[in-house]
Amino acid sequence: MDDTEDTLLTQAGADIAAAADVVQLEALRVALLGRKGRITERLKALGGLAPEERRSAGQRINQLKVEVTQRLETRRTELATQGLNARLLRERIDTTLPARGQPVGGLHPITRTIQRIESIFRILGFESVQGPEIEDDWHNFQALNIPESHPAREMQDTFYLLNGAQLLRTHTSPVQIRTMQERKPPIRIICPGRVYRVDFDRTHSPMFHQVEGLYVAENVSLAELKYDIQQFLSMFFERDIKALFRPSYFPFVEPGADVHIRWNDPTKGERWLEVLGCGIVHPNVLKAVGIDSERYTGYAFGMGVERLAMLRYGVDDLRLFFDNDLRFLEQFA
Ligand code: 2U9
Repeated sequence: MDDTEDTLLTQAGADIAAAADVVQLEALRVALLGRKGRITERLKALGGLAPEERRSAGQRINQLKVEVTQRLETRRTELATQGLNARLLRERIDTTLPARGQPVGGLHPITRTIQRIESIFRILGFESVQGPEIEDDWHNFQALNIPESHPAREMQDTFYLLNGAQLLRTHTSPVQIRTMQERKPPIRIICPGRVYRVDFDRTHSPMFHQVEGLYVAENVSLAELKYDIQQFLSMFFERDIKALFRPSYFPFVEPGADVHIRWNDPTKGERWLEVLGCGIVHPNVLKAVGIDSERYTGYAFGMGVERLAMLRYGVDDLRLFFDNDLRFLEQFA
């Protein structure tokens, strides 16, 4: 390489080393080796030289080209490495930081209460059975000894479907009716599920949940009913519960009773609170499903799940169960 090539290489080398990024470097490559680049122009100019000079000049310029190409490549690799390192530093993840954590879902308090009631009755020997929410008049009313004229059948209380032949069950009792039609005594079941009534205010929701129970066998007595209910309530509230059975009327039981428990309300103090209803299954109900009411007797009970959940969790507004406000629900997760 003579002076000119040397000068050119020194200058190009300095420029290449000073290139701050790949864009600048590419501009340099075009200026030197592009179609009109300084080195390319020199190669083109070889044709104008005398044949004896052409050979050595050609060698020198080619050597220059190889050298410059190599330096461009070296600088390109350098810039790429620098860029990568800068990015790795920028995007570095500190794996020693504490994790943000995943929010964990939970069962709805009504679902939890139903499961709790089911597991207690499981211990007492009851199987949990479910049935349709759309029913007919016979299963929901007639078979339960509810007369044609009973106020519960009124349009104001029952949701009727447009065909007039079907309705939304007003209690889970039709599930017990269906089970008694399918099985022979002894029958010992509870029926949890949604029920529907035209009723909507501070303490009533048009859809709510019930758990009803039925025990049909030979010699089923009121004493047994009282004992089982007492057992259930003590297990549900996890303390010794004093239960009071007060005579009450339901068409499907005779005698019927409302069950009250001694309850200490933080604002209202000690008082009796109604928590469920029960009774001895009316013989007409057993006859309707073809069970011999001379041989068999049964007891039945019914409870509102929302009411029990409110007592257990200290919730004072029924609507909280239906709003689906996460700030409420998260407290049960
Ligand atoms: C059959 C025979 C008898 C179920 C019963 C009650 C008493 C009762 C209420 C509790 C609160 C309804 O949700 S609530 O409003 N229920 O008081 N339920 S006896 O009797 C039956 C059920 C099915 C075949």
